Amino acid sequence: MDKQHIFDKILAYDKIIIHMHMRPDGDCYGAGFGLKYILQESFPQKTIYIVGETAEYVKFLGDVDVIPDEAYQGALSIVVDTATRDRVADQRYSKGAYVIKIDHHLPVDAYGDYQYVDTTRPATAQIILEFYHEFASVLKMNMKAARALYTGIVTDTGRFKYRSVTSATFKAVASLLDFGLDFADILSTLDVKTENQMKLQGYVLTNFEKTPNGVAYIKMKPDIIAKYDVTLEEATSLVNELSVLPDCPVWILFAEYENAIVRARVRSKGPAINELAAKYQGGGHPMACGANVGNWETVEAMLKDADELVKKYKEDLKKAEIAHENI
Ligand SMILES: [Mn+2]
Repeated sequence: MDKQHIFDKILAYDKIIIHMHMRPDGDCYGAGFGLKYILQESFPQKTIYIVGETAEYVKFLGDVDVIPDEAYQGALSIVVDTATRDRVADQRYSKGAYVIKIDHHLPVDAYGDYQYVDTTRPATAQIILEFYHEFASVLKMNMKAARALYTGIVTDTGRFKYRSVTSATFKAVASLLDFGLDFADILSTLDVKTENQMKLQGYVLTNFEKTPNGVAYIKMKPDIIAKYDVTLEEATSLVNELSVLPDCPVWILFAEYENAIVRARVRSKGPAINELAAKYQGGGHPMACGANVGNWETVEAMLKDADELVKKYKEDLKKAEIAHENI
């Protein structure tokens, strides 16, 4: 992995088109818009686009560009935060003259001409921020970029709560504060909830279920989404409401998407869950994954597997405890 190679490509191309994944999250938006604003500030003569889908709750970072097919001619495509090619929001990314993937998910699909994947980074936005630092003699930061990158890092680290955070994360973020970033303003923007979302939160806290060995889960069926009149994004963002139970190291939120496809957001504070997610057409990080489960019947199969995983995890913990006592 070589940041210099990416920098050389950025220097070489006059047109750069940034791509994100479908249903973009805060990190995807933060990394994408952060990169766009840094490149615009540094190279005013270049044309920089960002394309893809809009994410309501991070829309304050900017709007995506709508561009014709011809724009891809002789362009550099940079895809951020997207593990697999089928998840790239605008499939025209491959029409670029050269394609670079910049990501922090487990590398399961080496698409594009060049891949920069660093799974030690909790957010792609952190990779972009470190890229900026490496070439700060040429690259220029501005407040829009700083806001985007901070948003990416705080959202993908659960406000610096996850174990994926390292000292490098704080060092990178410190530079944004030195730059004058009003981080409290961003946090209060991100924390805004509608009344309906708050009420749905109450529903989740009251109606979640547990498997025998300790998987907490909630099924967000369409009638619930309709009753509380929230978007799917608003509804599925509630997954971590289930994170606090000491006896449930794994928690899952199921929701039904277009064409009645059920997807899962799986989270863990114990066993790695990426293999479980992979079995159900998903992936991500060891402790945070998404999965395309399929239908509600397959949900039951996945819950059984998750329950088995937690059972084994708890048994292993117990064995380790006994071994420790016997020393
Ligand atoms: Mn990410």
